Amino acid sequence: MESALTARDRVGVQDFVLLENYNSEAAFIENLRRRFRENLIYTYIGSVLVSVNPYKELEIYSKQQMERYRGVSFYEISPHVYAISDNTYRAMKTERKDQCILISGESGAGKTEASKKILLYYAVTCPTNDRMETLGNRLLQSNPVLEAFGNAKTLRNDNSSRFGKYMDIQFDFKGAPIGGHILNYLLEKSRVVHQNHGERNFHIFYQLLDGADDDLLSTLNLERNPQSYRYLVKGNCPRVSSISDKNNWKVVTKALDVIGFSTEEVQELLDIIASVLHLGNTLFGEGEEGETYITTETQLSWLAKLLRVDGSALKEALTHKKLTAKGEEMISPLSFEQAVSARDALAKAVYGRTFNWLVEKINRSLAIKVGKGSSVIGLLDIYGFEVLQHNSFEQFCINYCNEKLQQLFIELTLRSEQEEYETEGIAWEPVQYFDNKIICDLIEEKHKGIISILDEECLRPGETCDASFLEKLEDTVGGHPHFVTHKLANGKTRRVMSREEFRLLHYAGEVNYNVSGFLDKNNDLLNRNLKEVMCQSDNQILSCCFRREEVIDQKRPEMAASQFKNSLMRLMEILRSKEPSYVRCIKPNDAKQPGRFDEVLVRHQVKYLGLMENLRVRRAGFAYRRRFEAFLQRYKPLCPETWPSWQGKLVDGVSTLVNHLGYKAEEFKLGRSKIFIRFPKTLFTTEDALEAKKPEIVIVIQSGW
Ligand code: AD9
Ligand code: MG
Repeated sequence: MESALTARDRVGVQDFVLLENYNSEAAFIENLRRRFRENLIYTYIGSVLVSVNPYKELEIYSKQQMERYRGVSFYEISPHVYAISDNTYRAMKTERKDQCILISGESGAGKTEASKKILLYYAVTCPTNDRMETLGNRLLQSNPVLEAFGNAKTLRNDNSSRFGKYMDIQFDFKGAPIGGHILNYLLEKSRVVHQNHGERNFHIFYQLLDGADDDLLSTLNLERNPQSYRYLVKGNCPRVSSISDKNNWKVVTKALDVIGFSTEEVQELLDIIASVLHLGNTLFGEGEEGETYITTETQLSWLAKLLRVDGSALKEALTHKKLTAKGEEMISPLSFEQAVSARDALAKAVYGRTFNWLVEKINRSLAIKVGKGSSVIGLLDIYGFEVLQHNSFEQFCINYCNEKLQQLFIELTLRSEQEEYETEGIAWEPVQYFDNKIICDLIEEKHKGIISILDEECLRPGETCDASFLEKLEDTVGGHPHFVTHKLANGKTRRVMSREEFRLLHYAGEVNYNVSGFLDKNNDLLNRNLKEVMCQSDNQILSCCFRREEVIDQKRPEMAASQFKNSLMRLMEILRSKEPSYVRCIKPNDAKQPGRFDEVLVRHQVKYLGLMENLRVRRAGFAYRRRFEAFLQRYKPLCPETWPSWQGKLVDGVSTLVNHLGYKAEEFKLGRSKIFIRFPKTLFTTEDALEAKKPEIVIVIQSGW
């Protein structure tokens, strides 16, 4: 029989705090690698779950597995995302405190998969009644719908989330799910009109073309081949081997039904999707006088029909601009380039607003009830840190968001650790972290931060452009230690950087951002006459998305980056008000392949996720801690005075037990409700003793002791 020690050698330790050499990054990575090789993708650092994407289906998510984790304490059983789910659920029920599970990691690391598994765990294991069963179903079915409209194939991930998602699941006092609510963050709308090579537009377009029957396609005037649509050909990647668009179409249409979309709503939604494709195929010509006209009249008539708007008004709005000067309205023709960007702006606005409408519609069907004694578990699954060949405004926002989450992680892990030692009355030495607040400030500080400078440049009258924005950045934050451009402090030029770029030294690595398009994307403007046409649409979804008030109210809406910043601030407040648990996802290789563990890549993630510091904090004083009752319950067979049950005070029971086991004074401390053990070895010895004792315990129980 394999001894406990060799098993540990083979599969590593299931909690990094038990590593002998907890200061060694090499030992940390070796432990991850051993476990990954054995398909053990989960490992703890105390209560933080580290997960390595296996890139293959593992047999560890069945209903039986869920049952194994129900009501079982963290340390009793192998690490799993179900254990985090269950622990969070129980903490919510027993402590009556709102919880949240924060899932982080770079693009393709497994965040969305983890969040789906957590949701499924609750849907399957929580108590329900008939009405709630519908709710559980709707919660689950919201995923395929939002993924169809908000996810896309990127170079990093075949199913990459291109929006951020925070979902609250509300439970009644009995622990049954009774409602849900989704907050969505900044959809990457630019993908609607442009994709990088090897990437796709949002899944829904391909699903519709591949999955819809011929009749439906012909009512939408669509052809089956995605290559017929200019908005779908940019990435030159119509098919993805890991994705069945046809099957997913079935899943999505069924999900829309479960969530409660009427036939009319589904039709309107599909009209919108088709209209975006037709918009992309709407082309312009330039007349002799320099005037711009539409060359694809047939497309235009389909478009007007699908958008349910007046055709001639749409035609004019796509080629002209309405201005108000000195109280008078004037129509001025658009140049060819202006018409192209007005068309693309319309496609982005229609798609982006429809996405928001979808989220609202789902929210109505999950409607949170204001009830006494209910609590929530929040699930955060947001786009991961991203470094591409060409990084633009979207990557800037995505990476800023990851900075904020890292900041919260630092704040909360440190704080909770500190609090734990304090409440238990135990002295400890604080550990130094790299605090990324300095980078967050660089981006978000009022007046001086990059977002403020961008806004100012968008609002400044006169000739502003992306280049003037970059100059302004150099003037204002040029000396910041985390900001770099081609200009060197001595006035010379840094050759390796283009003049259109600035580099941020993020906590997770360096990223060069190309400023081209920053102002436009931040402005996110749609010509007023296009808005006017859209708000007269007879398509109910569009008339919800384009409100008349918006046309009347001339006030400038908040700009995209500021809007995002403010929504992130609100998100941080929501998360701070809850008890957090963490899942830290790691991507083992860039090839999306099973079984490959690229050490350089993993080491980089371990570093920037701050896992070593996390471990050091956790080990600052004590490798291991457990509540008195749990410790006693597990190890009581090892001492005749505590076995089979201890009648006195818990702390005395634990004291008696560890005395009997021969723990030395420096090996442990008793807090107010927990025992803290300093060295992993102490625990291993105790575990081995328990293992050796097991046959005896069974015999004793069997003989009716
Ligand atoms: V992004 O920031 O949205 O681009 P995620 O969300 O971190 O990214 P995702 O969960 O989508 O990554 O995982 C990427 C792919 O890895 C999935 O489509 C699966 O094919 C694969 N994956 C991830 N986790 C698991 C798992 N636990 N089991 C099996 C997995 N496959
Ligand atoms: Mg994702």
